[in-house]
Amino acid sequence: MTEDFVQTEAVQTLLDKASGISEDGGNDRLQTITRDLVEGIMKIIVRHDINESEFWQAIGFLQGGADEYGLIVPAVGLEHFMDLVMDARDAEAGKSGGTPRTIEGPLYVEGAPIVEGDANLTSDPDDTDTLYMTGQVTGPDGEPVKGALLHVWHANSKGFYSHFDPTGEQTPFNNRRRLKLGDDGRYQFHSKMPAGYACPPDGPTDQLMKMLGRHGNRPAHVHFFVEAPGYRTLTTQINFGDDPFAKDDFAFGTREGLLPMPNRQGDSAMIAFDFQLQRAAAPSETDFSARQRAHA
Ligand code: MBD
Ligand code: FE
Repeated sequence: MTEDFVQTEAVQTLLDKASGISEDGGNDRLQTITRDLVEGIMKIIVRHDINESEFWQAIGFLQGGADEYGLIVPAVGLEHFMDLVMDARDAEAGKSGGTPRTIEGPLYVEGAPIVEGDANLTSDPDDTDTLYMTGQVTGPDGEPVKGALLHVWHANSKGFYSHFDPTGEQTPFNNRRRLKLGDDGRYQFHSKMPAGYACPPDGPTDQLMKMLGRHGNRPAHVHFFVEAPGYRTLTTQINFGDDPFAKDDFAFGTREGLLPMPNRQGDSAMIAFDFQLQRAAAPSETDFSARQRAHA
C-alpha cells in the first residue's frame, strides 16, 4: 500500500466530514487545520505500516502522558521549533536584535513576590554555593529600560522547582521572584545555585527518551521573562556554560549568547548578564503569550 491510499475518494470524503469542512457553521481555520492534522496522521500510518496494536499503543501513550505534555513538547524539539518559527517570522518582518529568546518550559508559576533592590530569591535552606547575578536591561540603542519587571525562576540544588517538587519540601515561590527595576534598568540578585534538571524517572517523557536512545537531562539554568512598558516581552534563560549538559540539553533550550560561564570562587559563583529588549511595534507585543501557566 502507498500513501496514495489517503487520496482515495473514500478517505478524502471522510476527512471533509470529520473536520466539519463541509458544514456551514464552525470555525474555518480550525476545520482546515484539523483536516490537515488528521490527514498527516493518516499518511504516517500508511507510510510506516502502523498496525492496529501500534496505533492504540500510541493513543495510550498520549493519554498516559497528558500531564507531561509540557515536558514531551520540549523533549521532541517542538518548543524550540516554535522559537525558530518566531525568529524566522521576526526576520521576515524586519524585527531583529536584542537578547535571543528561548523556551519557557513548563515550570513557571504566576504570582511570585515582587521585590526591589538586591534581592534574595531563595527562601529555603539549601546546602550549596551561592549564585550572584547582576546586569542591566537596555533597549535597542543601549538606553536603560525604565520600569522593567524581571521574572526569575530556577531549580534548587536537587534540580527540583518549587510547586513541582516531588519531595514536597519547598516553600511556595522558593527560587521565584519578580524583580522590579528602577530607571537605570539594573538588577542584582543572589540565590542558591540550581542543579540541572532531569525528567521524572520512569514517567512518560523519560520512557520515550529511553526508547529513542536519548537522555532526559538539562544543564543548570535560570529562566527569565523581561517585561517593560513600550518593549517586547522577552522569554529567555541562561544555561551554565560549565555544566556537563551545556551543549547536550534534552529540551534544546541552550542557545548561543545564552551560555555564560559562571565565575566560580570558593563557595560562590558570579554571572554578569545583560538583557537587550526590542521596542514593541504594537501594544500586543508587550503581552505574554496565551499559554496556560500554573498559579499558586
Ligand atoms: C525545565 O526546567 C525546563 O526548563 C524545561 C524546558 C523542561 C523541563 C524542565
Ligand atoms: Fe527549567
